[in-house]
Amino acid sequence: MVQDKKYSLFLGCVIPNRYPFIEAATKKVFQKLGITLVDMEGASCCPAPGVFRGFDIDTWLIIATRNLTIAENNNYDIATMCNGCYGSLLEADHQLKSDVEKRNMVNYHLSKVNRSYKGSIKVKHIIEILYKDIGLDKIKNRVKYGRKNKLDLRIAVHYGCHLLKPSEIRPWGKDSETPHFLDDLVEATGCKSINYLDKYRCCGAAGAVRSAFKEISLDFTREKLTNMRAAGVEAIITVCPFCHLQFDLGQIEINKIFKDRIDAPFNIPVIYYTQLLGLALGMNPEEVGLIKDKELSGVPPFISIEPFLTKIGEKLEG
Ligand code: 9S8
Ligand code: 9S8
Ligand code: COM
Repeated sequence: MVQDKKYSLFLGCVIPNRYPFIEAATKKVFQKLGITLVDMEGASCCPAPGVFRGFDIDTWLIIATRNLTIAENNNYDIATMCNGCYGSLLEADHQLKSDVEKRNMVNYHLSKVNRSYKGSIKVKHIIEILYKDIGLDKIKNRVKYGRKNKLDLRIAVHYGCHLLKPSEIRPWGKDSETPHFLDDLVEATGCKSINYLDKYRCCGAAGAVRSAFKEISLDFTREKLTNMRAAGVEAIITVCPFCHLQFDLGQIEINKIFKDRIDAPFNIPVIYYTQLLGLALGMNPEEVGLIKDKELSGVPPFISIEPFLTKIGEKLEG
Protein backbone atom coordinates (compact mmCIF):
# COMPACT_ATOMS: atom_id res chain seq x y z
CA MET A 1 0.00 0.00 0.00
CA VAL A 2 1.22 3.48 -0.85
CA GLN A 3 1.84 5.47 2.30
CA ASP A 4 0.38 8.87 3.13
CA LYS A 5 2.17 12.18 3.56
CA LYS A 6 5.25 11.21 1.60
CA TYR A 7 5.86 11.60 -2.10
CA SER A 8 8.68 10.68 -4.43
CA LEU A 9 9.97 14.02 -5.73
CA PHE A 10 10.71 13.97 -9.44
CA LEU A 11 13.17 16.75 -10.32
CA GLY A 12 13.44 16.64 -14.10
CA CYS A 13 16.29 18.54 -15.78
CA VAL A 14 15.54 22.26 -15.74
CA ILE A 15 15.17 22.68 -11.96
CA PRO A 16 18.49 21.05 -10.94
CA ASN A 17 20.35 22.75 -13.79
CA ARG A 18 18.81 26.21 -13.82
CA TYR A 19 16.52 26.84 -10.87
CA PRO A 20 17.60 24.79 -7.85
CA PHE A 21 15.76 27.24 -5.59
CA ILE A 22 12.47 25.87 -6.94
CA GLU A 23 13.34 22.49 -5.43
CA ALA A 24 14.44 24.10 -2.16
CA ALA A 25 11.32 26.26 -1.84
CA THR A 26 9.04 23.34 -2.69
CA LYS A 27 10.65 20.99 -0.17
CA LYS A 28 10.46 23.60 2.61
CA VAL A 29 6.85 24.52 1.88
CA PHE A 30 5.76 20.89 1.79
CA GLN A 31 7.63 20.15 5.01
CA LYS A 32 5.74 23.02 6.63
CA LEU A 33 2.47 21.52 5.42
CA GLY A 34 3.40 18.13 6.88
CA ILE A 35 4.51 16.36 3.70
CA THR A 36 7.96 14.89 3.10
CA LEU A 37 9.32 14.79 -0.42
CA VAL A 38 11.63 11.81 -0.87
CA ASP A 39 14.39 11.81 -3.51
CA MET A 40 14.20 9.46 -6.48
CA GLU A 41 17.69 8.07 -6.73
CA GLY A 42 18.88 7.40 -10.26
CA ALA A 43 16.01 9.22 -11.96
CA SER A 44 16.76 10.60 -15.43
CA CYS A 45 15.10 13.08 -17.78
CA CYS A 46 11.35 12.26 -17.76
CA PRO A 47 11.97 12.31 -20.92
CA ALA A 48 10.56 15.61 -22.21
CA PRO A 49 7.24 14.86 -23.90
CA GLY A 50 7.45 17.44 -26.66
CA VAL A 51 10.94 16.35 -27.62
CA PHE A 52 11.54 12.60 -27.07
CA ARG A 53 7.98 11.46 -27.76
CA GLY A 54 8.07 13.52 -30.94
CA PHE A 55 10.96 11.37 -32.20
CA ASP A 56 10.20 7.87 -30.94
CA ILE A 57 7.21 6.93 -28.80
CA ASP A 58 8.52 3.58 -27.54
CA THR A 59 11.87 5.00 -26.47
CA TRP A 60 10.03 7.77 -24.64
CA LEU A 61 7.72 5.25 -22.97
CA ILE A 62 10.50 2.93 -21.80
CA ILE A 63 12.58 5.74 -20.28
CA ALA A 64 9.52 7.30 -18.60
CA THR A 65 8.56 3.93 -17.15
CA ARG A 66 12.04 3.34 -15.80
CA ASN A 67 11.50 6.54 -13.80
CA LEU A 68 8.10 5.30 -12.62
CA THR A 69 9.71 2.10 -11.27
CA ILE A 70 12.03 4.18 -9.07
CA ALA A 71 8.98 5.71 -7.38
CA GLU A 72 7.38 2.27 -7.16
CA ASN A 73 10.44 1.02 -5.30
CA ASN A 74 10.18 4.04 -2.95
CA ASN A 75 6.51 3.10 -2.56
CA TYR A 76 5.40 6.72 -2.67
CA ASP A 77 3.35 8.46 -5.39
CA ILE A 78 5.25 10.89 -7.59
CA ALA A 79 5.16 14.67 -7.06
CA THR A 80 6.49 16.71 -9.99
CA MET A 81 7.26 20.43 -10.07
CA CYS A 82 7.27 20.57 -13.90
CA ASN A 83 4.34 20.42 -16.31
CA GLY A 84 6.38 18.59 -18.95
CA CYS A 85 7.53 15.92 -16.49
CA TYR A 86 3.94 15.66 -15.27
CA GLY A 87 2.76 15.10 -18.84
CA SER A 88 5.37 12.45 -19.62
CA LEU A 89 5.08 10.45 -16.43
CA LEU A 90 1.28 10.70 -16.11
CA GLU A 91 0.68 9.77 -19.74
CA ALA A 92 3.20 6.92 -19.71
CA ASP A 93 1.60 5.55 -16.54
CA HIS A 94 -1.86 5.89 -18.07
CA GLN A 95 -0.78 4.12 -21.25
CA LEU A 96 0.77 1.19 -19.41
CA LYS A 97 -2.21 0.84 -17.09
CA SER A 98 -4.53 0.57 -20.10
CA ASP A 99 -2.48 -1.30 -22.72
CA VAL A 100 -1.16 -4.77 -21.83
CA GLU A 101 0.87 -5.16 -25.02
CA LYS A 102 2.77 -1.94 -24.42
CA ARG A 103 3.29 -2.94 -20.83
CA ASN A 104 4.82 -6.25 -21.89
CA MET A 105 7.04 -4.54 -24.44
CA VAL A 106 8.26 -2.02 -21.85
CA ASN A 107 8.77 -4.67 -19.18
CA TYR A 108 10.76 -6.80 -21.63
CA HIS A 109 13.23 -3.91 -22.10
CA LEU A 110 13.25 -2.97 -18.41
CA SER A 111 14.07 -6.56 -17.44
CA LYS A 112 17.50 -6.02 -19.03
CA VAL A 113 18.22 -3.56 -16.20
CA ASN A 114 16.44 -5.67 -13.57
CA ARG A 115 13.39 -3.49 -13.39
CA SER A 116 9.70 -4.04 -13.95
CA TYR A 117 6.65 -1.82 -13.95
CA LYS A 118 3.86 -2.81 -11.59
CA GLY A 119 1.44 0.11 -11.87
CA SER A 120 1.37 0.66 -8.11
CA ILE A 121 1.71 4.43 -7.84
CA LYS A 122 0.07 7.66 -9.06
CA VAL A 123 1.66 10.66 -10.72
CA LYS A 124 0.73 14.10 -9.41
CA HIS A 125 1.78 17.69 -10.02
CA ILE A 126 2.59 19.54 -6.79
CA ILE A 127 -0.20 22.00 -7.64
CA GLU A 128 -2.64 19.09 -7.69
CA ILE A 129 -1.38 17.95 -4.27
CA LEU A 130 -1.74 21.46 -2.88
CA TYR A 131 -5.18 22.06 -4.35
CA LYS A 132 -6.81 18.65 -4.12
CA ASP A 133 -5.03 16.75 -1.34
CA ILE A 134 -4.08 19.53 1.09
CA GLY A 135 -6.85 21.90 0.02
CA LEU A 136 -7.41 25.65 -0.11
CA ASP A 137 -8.87 25.84 3.39
CA LYS A 138 -5.88 24.29 5.08
CA ILE A 139 -3.56 26.54 3.09
CA LYS A 140 -5.58 29.66 3.92
CA ASN A 141 -5.51 28.73 7.61
CA ARG A 142 -1.75 28.49 7.53
CA VAL A 143 -1.18 31.78 5.71
CA LYS A 144 0.47 34.09 8.15
CA TYR A 145 -0.58 37.49 6.98
CA GLY A 146 -3.91 38.87 8.06
CA ARG A 147 -6.00 41.39 6.19
CA LYS A 148 -3.88 44.29 7.31
CA ASN A 149 -0.55 43.16 5.99
CA LYS A 150 -1.34 40.56 3.38
CA LEU A 151 0.94 40.19 0.38
CA ASP A 152 -1.67 41.72 -1.91
CA LEU A 153 0.25 41.90 -5.21
CA ARG A 154 -1.23 41.95 -8.71
CA ILE A 155 -0.29 38.59 -10.22
CA ALA A 156 -0.42 37.08 -13.71
CA VAL A 157 -0.79 33.32 -13.37
CA HIS A 158 0.49 31.12 -16.16
CA TYR A 159 -0.81 27.55 -16.14
CA GLY A 160 1.16 26.14 -19.08
CA CYS A 161 -0.13 23.43 -21.42
CA HIS A 162 0.80 20.04 -19.98
CA LEU A 163 -0.80 20.76 -16.61
CA LEU A 164 -4.19 20.96 -18.34
CA LYS A 165 -4.11 18.93 -21.55
CA PRO A 166 -5.00 16.32 -22.72
CA SER A 167 -7.86 16.83 -20.30
CA GLU A 168 -9.20 13.22 -20.37
CA ILE A 169 -6.20 12.11 -18.34
CA ARG A 170 -5.99 15.16 -16.12
CA PRO A 171 -7.80 15.52 -12.79
CA TRP A 172 -9.45 18.89 -13.51
CA GLY A 173 -12.71 17.74 -15.12
CA LYS A 174 -14.61 20.56 -16.85
CA ASP A 175 -12.07 22.99 -15.42
CA SER A 176 -9.43 22.00 -17.97
CA GLU A 177 -10.75 24.59 -20.48
CA THR A 178 -10.98 27.63 -18.21
CA PRO A 179 -9.41 26.54 -14.93
CA HIS A 180 -9.22 28.72 -11.83
CA PHE A 181 -7.46 26.42 -9.34
CA LEU A 182 -4.12 28.19 -9.72
CA ASP A 183 -5.80 31.59 -9.45
CA ASP A 184 -7.41 30.32 -6.23
CA LEU A 185 -4.08 29.09 -4.87
CA VAL A 186 -2.48 32.46 -5.65
CA GLU A 187 -5.37 34.32 -3.99
CA ALA A 188 -5.03 32.07 -0.93
CA THR A 189 -1.68 33.83 -0.33
CA GLY A 190 -3.40 37.23 -0.23
CA CYS A 191 -2.43 38.25 -3.77
CA LYS A 192 -4.83 39.12 -6.55
CA SER A 193 -4.88 37.10 -9.76
CA ILE A 194 -5.38 39.56 -12.60
CA ASN A 195 -7.08 38.48 -15.81
CA TYR A 196 -5.20 39.11 -19.02
CA LEU A 197 -5.83 38.34 -22.67
CA ASP A 198 -5.02 34.75 -23.77
CA LYS A 199 -4.12 33.70 -20.25
CA TYR A 200 -4.35 30.00 -21.10
CA ARG A 201 -2.11 30.19 -24.15
CA CYS A 202 1.25 28.35 -24.35
CA CYS A 203 4.27 30.33 -23.09
CA GLY A 204 5.93 29.59 -26.42
CA ALA A 205 8.73 27.34 -25.18
CA ALA A 206 7.09 24.03 -25.70
CA GLY A 207 7.59 21.00 -27.82
CA ALA A 208 11.15 21.97 -28.70
CA VAL A 209 9.90 25.15 -30.42
CA ARG A 210 12.31 27.09 -28.22
CA SER A 211 15.25 24.93 -29.33
CA ALA A 212 14.38 24.76 -33.02
CA PHE A 213 12.77 28.16 -33.71
CA LYS A 214 13.83 30.55 -30.99
CA GLU A 215 12.34 33.67 -32.59
CA ILE A 216 8.93 32.11 -33.20
CA SER A 217 8.90 30.77 -29.69
CA LEU A 218 9.81 34.17 -28.23
CA ASP A 219 7.19 35.89 -30.35
CA PHE A 220 4.50 33.93 -28.44
CA THR A 221 6.13 34.99 -25.20
CA ARG A 222 6.34 38.61 -26.32
CA GLU A 223 2.60 38.60 -26.95
CA LYS A 224 1.82 37.07 -23.56
CA LEU A 225 4.11 39.54 -21.81
CA THR A 226 2.48 42.43 -23.67
CA ASN A 227 -0.94 41.28 -22.46
CA MET A 228 0.31 40.82 -18.91
CA ARG A 229 1.87 44.27 -18.87
CA ALA A 230 -1.33 45.82 -20.26
CA ALA A 231 -3.19 44.28 -17.31
CA GLY A 232 -0.78 45.99 -14.90
CA VAL A 233 0.66 42.94 -13.16
CA GLU A 234 3.53 43.10 -10.67
CA ALA A 235 4.79 39.51 -11.06
CA ILE A 236 4.26 36.33 -13.07
CA ILE A 237 3.59 33.09 -11.19
CA THR A 238 4.66 29.86 -12.87
CA VAL A 239 4.28 26.18 -11.99
CA CYS A 240 6.66 24.78 -14.63
CA PRO A 241 10.41 25.44 -14.80
CA PHE A 242 10.37 25.45 -18.60
CA CYS A 243 7.66 28.14 -18.66
CA HIS A 244 9.68 29.86 -15.91
CA LEU A 245 12.80 29.90 -18.13
CA GLN A 246 10.81 31.15 -21.10
CA PHE A 247 9.46 34.13 -19.14
CA ASP A 248 12.66 34.78 -17.20
CA LEU A 249 15.50 34.42 -19.71
CA GLY A 250 12.91 35.08 -22.42
CA GLN A 251 12.40 38.70 -21.32
CA ILE A 252 16.13 39.37 -21.70
CA GLU A 253 16.11 37.78 -25.15
CA ILE A 254 12.92 39.61 -26.24
CA ASN A 255 14.32 42.93 -25.05
CA LYS A 256 17.17 42.39 -27.54
CA ILE A 257 15.58 40.55 -30.47
CA PHE A 258 12.32 42.50 -30.56
CA LYS A 259 13.56 45.84 -29.29
CA ASP A 260 11.92 47.62 -32.23
CA ARG A 261 8.58 45.85 -31.73
CA ILE A 262 8.03 46.46 -28.01
CA ASP A 263 7.05 49.74 -26.34
CA ALA A 264 9.65 49.39 -23.60
CA PRO A 265 11.93 46.65 -22.28
CA PHE A 266 10.17 44.03 -20.17
CA ASN A 267 11.13 43.57 -16.54
CA ILE A 268 8.35 41.61 -14.85
CA PRO A 269 9.64 39.44 -11.95
CA VAL A 270 8.99 35.71 -12.49
CA ILE A 271 8.28 33.70 -9.33
CA TYR A 272 7.53 30.00 -8.92
CA TYR A 273 4.33 29.29 -6.97
CA THR A 274 5.94 27.60 -3.96
CA GLN A 275 8.22 30.64 -3.50
CA LEU A 276 5.14 32.85 -3.15
CA LEU A 277 3.40 30.33 -0.90
CA GLY A 278 6.53 30.06 1.27
CA LEU A 279 6.43 33.83 1.85
CA ALA A 280 2.76 33.66 2.72
CA LEU A 281 3.49 30.87 5.20
CA GLY A 282 5.94 33.19 6.95
CA MET A 283 9.31 32.19 5.47
CA ASN A 284 11.75 34.92 4.64
CA PRO A 285 12.67 35.61 1.01
CA GLU A 286 16.14 33.95 1.22
CA GLU A 287 14.57 30.73 2.50
CA VAL A 288 12.55 30.38 -0.68
CA GLY A 289 15.42 31.40 -2.95
CA LEU A 290 14.37 35.01 -3.48
CA ILE A 291 17.82 36.48 -3.27
CA LYS A 292 18.80 40.07 -4.02
CA ASP A 293 20.29 39.83 -7.46
CA LYS A 294 23.00 42.46 -7.54
CA GLU A 295 25.69 39.79 -7.67
CA LEU A 296 23.71 37.35 -9.77
CA SER A 297 24.16 38.93 -13.20
CA GLY A 298 24.24 36.27 -15.94
CA VAL A 299 22.87 33.48 -13.76
CA PRO A 300 19.24 32.67 -12.95
CA PRO A 301 16.99 34.41 -12.22
CA PHE A 302 17.86 36.43 -15.31
CA ILE A 303 15.23 39.12 -14.91
CA SER A 304 15.52 41.13 -11.72
CA ILE A 305 13.24 40.14 -8.86
CA GLU A 306 14.20 43.31 -6.92
CA PRO A 307 10.92 45.13 -7.66
CA PHE A 308 9.04 42.12 -6.25
CA LEU A 309 11.29 41.98 -3.19
CA THR A 310 10.84 45.69 -2.57
CA LYS A 311 7.05 45.39 -2.70
CA ILE A 312 7.05 42.24 -0.58
CA GLY A 313 9.35 43.97 1.92
CA GLU A 314 6.91 46.85 2.30
CA LYS A 315 4.03 44.40 2.87
CA LEU A 316 5.91 42.21 5.31
CA GLU A 317 7.01 45.19 7.35
CA GLY A 318 3.75 47.16 7.08
S1 9S8 B 1 12.97 16.46 -17.65
FE1 9S8 B 1 14.55 16.41 -18.99
S2 9S8 B 1 14.03 18.16 -20.08
FE2 9S8 B 1 12.49 18.27 -18.56
S3 9S8 B 1 12.22 19.60 -16.91
FE3 9S8 B 1 10.27 18.99 -17.04
S4 9S8 B 1 10.40 18.02 -18.89
FE4 9S8 B 1 10.86 16.29 -17.88
S1 9S8 C 1 3.43 26.14 -21.91
FE1 9S8 C 1 2.79 25.30 -23.77
S2 9S8 C 1 3.85 23.41 -23.60
FE2 9S8 C 1 4.52 24.35 -21.76
S3 9S8 C 1 4.05 23.59 -19.86
FE3 9S8 C 1 5.87 24.48 -19.37
S4 9S8 C 1 6.48 25.08 -21.27
FE4 9S8 C 1 5.33 26.81 -21.17
C1 COM D 1 7.29 21.53 -21.90
C2 COM D 1 7.94 20.25 -22.14
S1 COM D 1 7.12 21.82 -20.17
S2 COM D 1 8.07 19.93 -23.78
O1 COM D 1 8.94 20.90 -24.42
O2 COM D 1 6.76 19.94 -24.42
O3 COM D 1 8.67 18.61 -23.89
